[in-house]
Amino acid sequence: MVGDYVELSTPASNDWTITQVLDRKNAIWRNIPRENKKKVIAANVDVMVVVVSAGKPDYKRGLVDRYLARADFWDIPAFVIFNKMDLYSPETFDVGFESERLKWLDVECFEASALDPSYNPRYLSHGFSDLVTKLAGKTAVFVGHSGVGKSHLITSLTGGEVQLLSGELGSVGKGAHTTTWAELIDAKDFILIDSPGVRSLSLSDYTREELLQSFSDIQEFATKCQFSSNCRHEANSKGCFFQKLDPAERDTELILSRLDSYKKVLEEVANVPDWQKKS
Ligand SMILES: Nc1nc2c(ncn2[C@@H]2O[C@H](COP(=O)(O)OP(=O)(O)OP(=O)(O)O)[C@@H](O)[C@H]2O)c(=O)[nH]1
Ligand SMILES: [Mg+2]
Ligand SMILES: [Zn+2]
Repeated sequence: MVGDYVELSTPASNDWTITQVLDRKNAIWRNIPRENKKKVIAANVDVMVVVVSAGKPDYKRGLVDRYLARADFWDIPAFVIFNKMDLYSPETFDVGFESERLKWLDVECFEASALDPSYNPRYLSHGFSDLVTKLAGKTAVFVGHSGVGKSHLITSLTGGEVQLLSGELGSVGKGAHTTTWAELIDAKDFILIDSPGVRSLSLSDYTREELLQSFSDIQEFATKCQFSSNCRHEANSKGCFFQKLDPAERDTELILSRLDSYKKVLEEVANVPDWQKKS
């Protein structure tokens, strides 16, 4: 698997043979609900870099929250890169709000344009050069929606030394799925793993408990609901903490946006009976 450390036998001719795969520190995988299977993408990862686009394809907050839930579950820190900021228009989404929300979740974010490494951040405090610093000495896996610029970013981070295959966006701007398998790039200062883009990220393998643990902010708030163990956090839920939040408070919108993401995943999780969620 990409990222695995292996032992090789001394080559007789020029044919190296893998004799042993060393124990993995961790592995990141995708849940394939149709096949009730988990597909490993990469092993021995230090940080998960979630790339999102400020142009096309559209920014999807729900997808970011799903990746963050996974990162939390795997105990791997996550960064978020707002890429394509050269195309950003404040009418599409509020990058300030999104970054504040992420900071609140202890997730560092960066503002970049993969096509221009000298692009200076205009809205966030961290840009491309900060990303370079933060990645030093680490193995980072790049994940995200198809077409957001993962491969371009990796190319830029290697100073253009490694050119990754990358396609033009289709006419609908939905991304073209150009990276078809994970690939490891051993750059001078860090190791970067490119991965194929996704359209969505299924979390249907979670049990309800695991899901709540991966949304630890929601888990903590939910203890404040009067009937915390079975509160559905709906408008008519008696004594629900979330329903009592003051709309004038600054954090309310942020908390409710997290609740919204959580509920959407919960719906998916509840659709699959627990006995089907084999590990
Ligand atoms: N304007 C602009 N275009 C970008 C930027 N980054 C990438 N692109 C364009 O977006 C398209 C997709 O870039 P890729 O790097 O292939 O995206 P990806 O995330 O690797 O896509 P998959 O491999 O399908 O997951 C290409 O046409 C790039 O030229 C950016 O920062 N600004
Ligand atoms: Mg790619
Ligand atoms: Zn509640």
